[in-house]
Amino acid sequence: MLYPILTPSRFLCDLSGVWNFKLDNGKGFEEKWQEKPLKDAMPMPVPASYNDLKEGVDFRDHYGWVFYQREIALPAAVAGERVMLRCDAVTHHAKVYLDGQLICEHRGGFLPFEAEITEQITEGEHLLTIAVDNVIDYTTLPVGGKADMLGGLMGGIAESGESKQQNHPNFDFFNYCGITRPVRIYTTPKEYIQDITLVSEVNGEHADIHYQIETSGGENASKDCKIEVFDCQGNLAAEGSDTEGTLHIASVHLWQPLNAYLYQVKVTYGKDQYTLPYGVRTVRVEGEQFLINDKPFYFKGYGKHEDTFPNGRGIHLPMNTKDISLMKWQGANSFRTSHYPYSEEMMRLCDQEGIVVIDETTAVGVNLQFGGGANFGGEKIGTFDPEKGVKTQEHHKEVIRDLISRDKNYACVVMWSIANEPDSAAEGAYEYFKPLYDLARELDRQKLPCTLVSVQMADPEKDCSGKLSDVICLNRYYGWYYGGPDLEGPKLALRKELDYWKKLGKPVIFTEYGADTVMGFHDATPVMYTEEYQVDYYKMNNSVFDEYSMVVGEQAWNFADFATSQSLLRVQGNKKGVFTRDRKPKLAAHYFRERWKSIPDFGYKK
Ligand code: GCB
Repeated sequence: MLYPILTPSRFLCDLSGVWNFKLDNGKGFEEKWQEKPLKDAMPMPVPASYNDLKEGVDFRDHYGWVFYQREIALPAAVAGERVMLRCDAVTHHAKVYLDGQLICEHRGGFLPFEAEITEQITEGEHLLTIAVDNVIDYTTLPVGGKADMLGGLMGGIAESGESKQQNHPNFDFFNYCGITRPVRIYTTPKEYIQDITLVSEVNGEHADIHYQIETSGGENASKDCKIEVFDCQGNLAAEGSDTEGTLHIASVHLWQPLNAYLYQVKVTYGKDQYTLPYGVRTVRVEGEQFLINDKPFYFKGYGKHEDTFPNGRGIHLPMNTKDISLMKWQGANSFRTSHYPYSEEMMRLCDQEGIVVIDETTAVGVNLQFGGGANFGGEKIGTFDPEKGVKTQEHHKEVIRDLISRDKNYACVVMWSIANEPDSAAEGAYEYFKPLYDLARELDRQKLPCTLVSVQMADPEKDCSGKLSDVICLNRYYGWYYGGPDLEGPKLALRKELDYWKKLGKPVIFTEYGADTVMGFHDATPVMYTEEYQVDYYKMNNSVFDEYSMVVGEQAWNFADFATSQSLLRVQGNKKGVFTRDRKPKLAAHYFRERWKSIPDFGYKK
């Protein structure tokens, strides 16, 4: 799916601004709120998560639907064009209405969707309503349960017989929701470029870019398609025609980690024009090594979140820039989009900044061994139990399809992460995941490596990642949830585990390791939660990583403190950030800066 841009043939209108908003009281659809201007609406910014923008538990923890509304109109100048309405992310379930008519519905809160509104958007003003549902369950990604705050959860405290439903996330980040990324209208000519797919091959100085252009409408797509590649100075580097073919660049300038270079690929089809920034690079796994442009790369960086105050998960362009700046200040070169696809603006920025990305789906919580899941009531339920387990596989396929379709051309993306911490050693895990890996490998023409990020509680010998993944990604908490404050025992246990993974002959990346740390807590002799303990924790883990040649990356958990569901182990959020939520460095940030500045991006362990 193409990112919406303004081109000589495409008009683009960003609908960001202050919309009308109302929490559903359970009667929204019955009373047809989508058909008329919302009564007693409150102003609400779009894009943003709504949860932290008003006070009160009922607002923050609202369960179910909310309604967003505004008027839209189109200038006469674009009459006759094809008109699209595109939502970049609505969390988690959206119903979009124009003048009360349903024009599309979408499940999944972190990927774009669009609908053609050419026929509906006639002259004059139109009422656009987006109803948004935040309910998660065992069919959605991410996965969650339901809790009855008055009855079920505490075993029937309320005698009133009333119930008050709540989401009960099976994951450790706040269930922020709303219209979290831009909503836009864009136009194209009636005959238009539908999609562009580029794949590079590099041979010494030369590069071949294989292209496929999908068009819609028109008589003779092959004849009417043109593709041109411009270098950074605007010089034509290669050109071709037809909807498929290969472009040859004689002396290629490669996209490299922390040294980005983007060509501009301009596609013309009849009257339509679209330009795609594109970096040429290769990615390959060979033995224990992860090769970018045929050189062994070492991942230094983080698992992150899209999480800021008070935007929640709402897009925050300045923070994206700041985060990359802080990572570069430390010598970091990569991050994982834990635990959902990030905004397209972030992906484009990473392409420009040379930041390497492990791109993750929304599959988090596919694990009913966690306390908050189906087993809350005491009954032990297998995650992949055909009757009572999760019912996420079909949606999981949809997410993989849409993620690859959205992100396939970004040079920064070097690996697909199919899931975070699923129950990957459980009975049925291989049968659940095998078709998903097959699908990703079939859809991705680049054949990027695929992984899943393994949870510590999964027995390594049974973990289906060992069979399915090109790279073993481990989330490990030796010295935090497993051991600590003593770090000697955890060190031995970490070594023992790595001795097992070494036998597989595959590269290993630590995609999470970390310790909660409250900024300002100090002690001369380290104590858990202090800044000193966080540093000691990382020093111990890193010293072991350095002993193993197959460990090709370290991504600390987390880049910054972040909001999550409340519990005894969460002190106003998850405090594992190396930076605070407002991006002030803890002691560990300086420690990593020193370490990462001395580790080369390539050839660290040869
Ligand atoms: C994990 C999860 C991550 C949590 C983290 C923690 O393994 O992948 O979402 O936030 O642990 O801090 O416990």
